Amino acid sequence: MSTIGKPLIAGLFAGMSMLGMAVAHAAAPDMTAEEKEAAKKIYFERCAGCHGVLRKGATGKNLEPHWEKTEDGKKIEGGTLKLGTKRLENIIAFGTEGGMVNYDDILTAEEINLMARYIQHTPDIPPEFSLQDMKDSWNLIVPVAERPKKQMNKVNLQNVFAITLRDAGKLALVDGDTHEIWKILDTGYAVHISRLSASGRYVYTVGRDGLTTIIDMWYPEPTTVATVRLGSDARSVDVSKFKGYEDKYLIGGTYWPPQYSIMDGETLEPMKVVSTRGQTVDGEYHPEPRVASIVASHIKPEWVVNVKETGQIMLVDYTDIKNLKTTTIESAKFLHDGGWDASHRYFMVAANASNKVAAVDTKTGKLAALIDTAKIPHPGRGANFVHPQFGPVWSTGHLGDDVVSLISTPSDESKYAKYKEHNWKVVQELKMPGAGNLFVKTHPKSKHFWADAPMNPEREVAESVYVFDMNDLSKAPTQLNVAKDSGLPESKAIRRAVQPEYNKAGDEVWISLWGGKTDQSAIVIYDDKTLKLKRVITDPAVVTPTGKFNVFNTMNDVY
Ligand code: DHE
Repeated sequence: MSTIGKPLIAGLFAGMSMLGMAVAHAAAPDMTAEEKEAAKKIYFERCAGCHGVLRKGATGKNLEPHWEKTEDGKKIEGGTLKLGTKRLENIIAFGTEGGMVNYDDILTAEEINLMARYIQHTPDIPPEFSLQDMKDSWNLIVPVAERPKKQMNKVNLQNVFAITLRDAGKLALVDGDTHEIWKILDTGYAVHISRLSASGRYVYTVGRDGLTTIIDMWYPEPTTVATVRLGSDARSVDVSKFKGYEDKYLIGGTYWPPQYSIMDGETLEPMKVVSTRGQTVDGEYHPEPRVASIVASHIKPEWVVNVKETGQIMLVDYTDIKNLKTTTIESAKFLHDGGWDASHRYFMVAANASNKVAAVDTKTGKLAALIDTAKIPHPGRGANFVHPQFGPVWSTGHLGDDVVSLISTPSDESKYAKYKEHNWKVVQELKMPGAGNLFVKTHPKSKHFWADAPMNPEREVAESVYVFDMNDLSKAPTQLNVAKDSGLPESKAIRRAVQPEYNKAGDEVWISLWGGKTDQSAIVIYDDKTLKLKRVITDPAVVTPTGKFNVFNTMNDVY
């Protein structure tokens, strides 16, 4: 964990105990205060993302001690108390067919028992985080006037990769031309994503602990120039990209508290916080509608903000931050990740636990379609290509099914007019060796389509990536065993091959080999044309690499 992140997380948890005291349920198993503190930390780091801080469920199941709901006119009840410690221990240790992963290789038997007991208690409610709290956390390390006036290094910035070193709480900037690690910087805990300023000069990261950093790549070596905290649990940031607003604003979304924040794009000075609490598309109040993906429009001065539990998609107009205008579009519940179609007009976002993809027309500010898909779509940002039979398609893999879905998207180009009848339909499902896909990727210059499967329970599948030939999609994909190709010694924990990412030229694909915290991990680079291994970047500092963001492709939404 980074030195920036550690004391702040500890501080937030201290606040949690004071403001949101856990009330022990009468029948919940006993726990000491120390056990509760330890369990609270594990819950935040490992469980809250899927189940929610209030444990009302989203991608994961509801984990309240007791719940009741009405389905088809019938009242049903459930809860962790009903399941009891033994059953909960088994679920945590071995996972479920519903998509819960096994934790027996991540947590010790004692920790599994601790968590099984903890979730039978009433959830802890962490403190709110106000604009004033953000301002108090703001650290402007180098004012804009004191930063370089021009690029002070010779690195080809557009081909740099920002790589999350998850459990180290660090970010590696790797030179995409030389494959050398340029610099490793401290960030928030488990940086979730990096995004690029519209100019390509600044890298923004957001940690799971809400710490946001801005890194200036114009220095001789990349330098963190400001940090700010958004809340206590976060996943997304993006910049203002519309002409005239380049590098002007940054927006960040939090899981806790459920809100989004707007900051100055170069200094991170906090400007505004907007809560997302409210009604779901089903008309129920939700106290914890978390902000999932956020993306900046290229065609309007707007961000698309996807609110997970309510299923509401907000188009936030940033031309007047004081008098903020938002358009709220109803879609489907449990919005998660997504990306643009090839025209950059439609934003395609997975409503993952609803098994749907929502397409937002950012030109008209309306929902264009809600598309039924296979179980638990998880696109990352998705991948666009021209299908030989169906024309332009955007694609998503699935966590819960062994397919990749190809969805036909509209185009203004007359040569694609003949495909109109297919628009917003799943036109083909590509067969994968199993479920557990997280990310798909291709590039306009490539004929290959890459899909990973890191959440598959089979080692062989989770450690491989699968490459389809887009000229002949009837062929089975080529399996590349990334763990074997890395040449690293075998390890006890599965080394998950995750998130294919292209270089700027579109001729190399970089894969993270995400090992255990004490294992040697690596970035494995393949030649996209020949599918031959090109380079393995490994170093003791390359700890648990996950997301990789090529500067040019991220700036321009090339995927
Ligand atoms: Fe992610 C994207 C949330 C687990 C790696 N992840 C996203 C986005 C969200 C999200 C909302 C979209 C951000 C955007 O575009 O603005 N992720 C969550 C979760 O809630 C979840 C399920 C559980 C959690 O507690 O975080 C989760 N994610 C993971 C992982 O386990 C991964 C593999 C490793 C990690 O770092 O924890 C992981 N998520 C990623 C990556 C992206 C991402 C690499 C960006 C993909 C891209 O190409 O843009």
